[in-house]
Amino acid sequence: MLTAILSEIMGQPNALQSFNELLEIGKKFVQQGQIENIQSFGSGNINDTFLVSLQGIEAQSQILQRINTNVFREPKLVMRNMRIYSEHVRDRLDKDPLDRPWEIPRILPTIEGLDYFQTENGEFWRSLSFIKGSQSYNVMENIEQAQEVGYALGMFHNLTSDLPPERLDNTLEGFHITPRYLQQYEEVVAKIKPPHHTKRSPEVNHCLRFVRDRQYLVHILEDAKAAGKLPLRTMHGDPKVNNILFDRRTNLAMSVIDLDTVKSGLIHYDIGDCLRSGCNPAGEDAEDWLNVRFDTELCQGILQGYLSAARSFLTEYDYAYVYDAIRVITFELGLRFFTDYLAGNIYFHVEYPEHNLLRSLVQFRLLESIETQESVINQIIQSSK
Ligand code: ADP
Ligand code: GN1
Ligand code: MG
Repeated sequence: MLTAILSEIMGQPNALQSFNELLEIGKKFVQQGQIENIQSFGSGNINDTFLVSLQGIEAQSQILQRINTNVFREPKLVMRNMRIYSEHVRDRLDKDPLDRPWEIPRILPTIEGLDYFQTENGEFWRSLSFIKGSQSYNVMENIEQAQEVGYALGMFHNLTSDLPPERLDNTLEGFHITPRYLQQYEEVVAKIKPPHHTKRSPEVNHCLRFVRDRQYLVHILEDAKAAGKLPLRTMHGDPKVNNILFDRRTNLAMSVIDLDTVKSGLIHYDIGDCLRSGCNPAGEDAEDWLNVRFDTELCQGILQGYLSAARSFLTEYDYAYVYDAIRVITFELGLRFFTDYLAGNIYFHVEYPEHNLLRSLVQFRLLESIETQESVINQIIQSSK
């Protein structure tokens, strides 16, 4: 069995550990001899995630994650935020339970009782309870799923609406401050001219032009924040659809995971991110990028679900900026992917050198589709209120 596990792990592009090293790390979190299997798990773009199956304890597993410390420079703050968030939400749910199962991943301590384990060479590992009987989807397959994803984000915002954002640390400087991404892009473009490893292919030229023509988008949400129209609140930061777990049995959303970016910010980046990821049935990695489109029926489903849980604390300004949120975050993500491609793929996990370029083409195409459907999307927002 060990050989099978080993080959699986070695086959993963991001698994730099040998199986034995991985086993040693796993053993920091569970008693000797309990581990039956360790497999690479999920399809996140940032951390390295493994599923640790335990022996003798029926169907019990736990998540083992190596935090990407190139991204999260202070992973201890990530763990601190996660604790503050989890304790707050558990208290809320104890006082006022939901009418459905709702899970918050638990931080599982090391044998020594710490929230994380750091290797001698500075790798930062943590373990989380595995949400049993759950599954995530990379794309929404129907309206019911879309409504559930919307509900999950709405519930996340609802449960954190009374968590003062200033209690949380900033785990990722500049994260979702869209003008900063344009600045970084400009710095990268200035550095690589010429010579550069990326060919000036038609696709690269298309992206360069696209960014030039859409620069005005980057200030919209930040200007609204500066004008006091949109307040700082506790945000998730990364609510794309595969960070929401569904109950396999009931098909209801049951958990919001990937809590590394929970911090103070504009919930509009969350709303936009949930919509841009949930309304793109072709997916973020669609090779056929010219056929990517923004699905307005899924948009309606997500907004209905979202508002069913979040309506009570939204203002008129909040509604007024939902359309902008969708286009800004879609542009922002396309810009981030394209910048990373130009910089040599240093941030997002990639499976091949042009992966980030394709991802940026997908987001930019999605944005065009959003723009051409502006009036329909605005009608949906108005009618969902
Ligand atoms: P990344 O930051 O790399 O996206 P995530 O925390 O989102 O890392 O984890 C990657 C994937 O692992 C998720 O999309 C999900 O499929 C799975 N996963 C992570 N945590 C859990 C958990 N507690 N229970 C079940 N699945 C999980
Ligand atoms: C990353 O970690 P993951 O895969 O859930 C990224 C998000 C992007 C997303 C695009 C911390 O999310 O901002 O929207 O990729 N997370 C971070 O797939 O940068
Ligand atoms: Mg994730």
